[in-house]
Amino acid sequence: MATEAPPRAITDDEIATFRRDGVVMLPSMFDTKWVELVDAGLTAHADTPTSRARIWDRDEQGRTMFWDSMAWHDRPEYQRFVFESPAAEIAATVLGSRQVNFFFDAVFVRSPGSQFETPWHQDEPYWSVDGHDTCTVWMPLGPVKAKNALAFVPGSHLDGAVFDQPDFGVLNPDAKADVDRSDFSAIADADIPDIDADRERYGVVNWDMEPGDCVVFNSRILHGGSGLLDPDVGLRVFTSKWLGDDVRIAFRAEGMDPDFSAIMQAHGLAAGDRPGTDLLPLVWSAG
Ligand SMILES: O=C(O)CCC(=O)C(=O)O
Repeated sequence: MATEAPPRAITDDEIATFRRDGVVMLPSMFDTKWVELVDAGLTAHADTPTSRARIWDRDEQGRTMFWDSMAWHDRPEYQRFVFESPAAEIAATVLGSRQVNFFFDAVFVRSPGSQFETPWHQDEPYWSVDGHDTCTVWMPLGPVKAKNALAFVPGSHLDGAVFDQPDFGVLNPDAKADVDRSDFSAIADADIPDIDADRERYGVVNWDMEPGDCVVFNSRILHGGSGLLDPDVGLRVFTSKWLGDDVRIAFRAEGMDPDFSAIMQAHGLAAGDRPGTDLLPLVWSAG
């Protein structure tokens, strides 16, 4: 089944912005049917989470932030989005890749009023793949104001630094057992700077967005925030992660987050391989 073309062309300016800043907000990239499909999938998914799912934050008012990843194997709605929506072509276009494989999905669901902000972090240095040509399509399933949307430090994907990744395993108010813990201090070049102390200096960007809009970001960019929701406002975000031309499998001795190495090895993927198999399927290729 071929993927559907995006409803509009991605402009040269948008592509140049992505390459320079490592992030671009692309308005009107998904028709309502895709947003509704993923939203229905997320509703079903929340009732049948994977073993990786957990609450990252539960505050005194009972407001939560729910996270899960790699749920697509059991969710026909996500499978249709991955294999049929314009997402793969959007990723290939901004990456400038001749082919893209799907890596995994992750959802970030904040209940109304949640103040939880995702800690600043990078993705790719802590993944079981290595390459510059990786991106996430961050897709809110309802309107979101800039002050509540994910934020980015433009250009930080190019400076080569690997920042000391926070241990996301501490985000576990329900004390779920067998949660991945991590200590990446041995491989990091630097601590994550105090971006919130001077967001102007770091040129932090985020955007007002409507359903159908998406932000695409390079997986080496520093990103974080979101949350700080008004009392009657929730936020449901579906993300899809994509692997382009230069990406190879890499198992990192110091650890990975999320750590998919066992399942990747079970699919016969070895360090140095191009992504492939039905775990990391090729979804789009040029021509
Ligand atoms: O939406 C969020 O709060 C976090 C998203 C994120 O960090 C990611 O997709 O890598």
